[in-house]
Amino acid sequence: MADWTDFLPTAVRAPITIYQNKKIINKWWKKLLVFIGTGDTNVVVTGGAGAGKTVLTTCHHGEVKDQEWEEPNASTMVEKKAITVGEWTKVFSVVPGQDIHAREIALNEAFHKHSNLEGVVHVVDYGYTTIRSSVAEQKLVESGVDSIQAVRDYNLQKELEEFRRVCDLIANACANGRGPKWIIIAVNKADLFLSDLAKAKGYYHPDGSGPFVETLNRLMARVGSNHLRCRVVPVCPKPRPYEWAGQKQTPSLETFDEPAKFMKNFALIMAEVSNGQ
Ligand SMILES: Nc1nc2c(ncn2[C@@H]2O[C@H](COP(=O)(O)OP(=O)(O)OP(=O)(O)O)[C@@H](O)[C@H]2O)c(=O)[nH]1
Ligand SMILES: [Mg+2]
Repeated sequence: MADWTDFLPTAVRAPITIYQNKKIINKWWKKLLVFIGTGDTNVVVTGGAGAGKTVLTTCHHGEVKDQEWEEPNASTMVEKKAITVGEWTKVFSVVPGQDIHAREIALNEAFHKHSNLEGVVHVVDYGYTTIRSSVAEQKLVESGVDSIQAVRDYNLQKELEEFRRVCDLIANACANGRGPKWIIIAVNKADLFLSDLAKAKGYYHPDGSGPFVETLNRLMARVGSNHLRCRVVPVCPKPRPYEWAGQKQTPSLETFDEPAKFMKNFALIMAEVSNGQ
């Protein structure tokens, strides 16, 4: 079938073709930069260890086919990906959550070195953070963190500390004229708290209340809300049960395509903010 541009007069067709080529070249250029490891970060993905950064960016990337799916281990290096947002392809850098040298290098590179930082996706999970070390789990359980509610309280506190660190980096980068221009708080693992989605929104959204919102609003006041656009979006790329100290919480999805709907909404919002809306 003919492409609709075939029906246009040549004079009009030329700019359209150039525009389309530009987007295709941009896409492959970014993929090449990522491949050779030299692409300046456009979007940095932050958040605590086990919040779901790798899974979220892998799904967004369209890499996951269910039969090939393997649980990722804790990331030990920055993960660079070329992801298409709206019309353009951006270089995403996913910062490892563990306190390791690679994490410091990645944060420093994204916030202090690169001049093309457009946005931050900060991943949080309403306390359902995966603690991968069985030794750490045992220690916590012995110290009284022995229920899902208790580990969520513990995780939310750690999440807040991590967010405060990221806010300081953003404020400094903005003061130095480096951007970012937008931040998305990706509220991950929504499958585990679908019935409490409104409560989770109140915990993370600028119109809500509590320590997270205070930190976010302080950041907006520091950099000026006209300089930093902010969106808060629920996501659940890979529903799965959450287990702690013998207790188990199962995802409460109503339909199988719910994760895809959340991801579509996330992609749309990311396209909007990166277009200046
Ligand atoms: N319930 C649920 N679990 C999820 C979801 N997405 C990811 N997870 C789980 O969260 C855990 C951590 O995911 P990762 O993507 O490896 O986390 P990370 O933020 O990259 O962690 P680090 O690499 O250590 O910084 C994994 O066990 C995932 O299966 C989700 O949508 N729902
Ligand atoms: Mg990871």
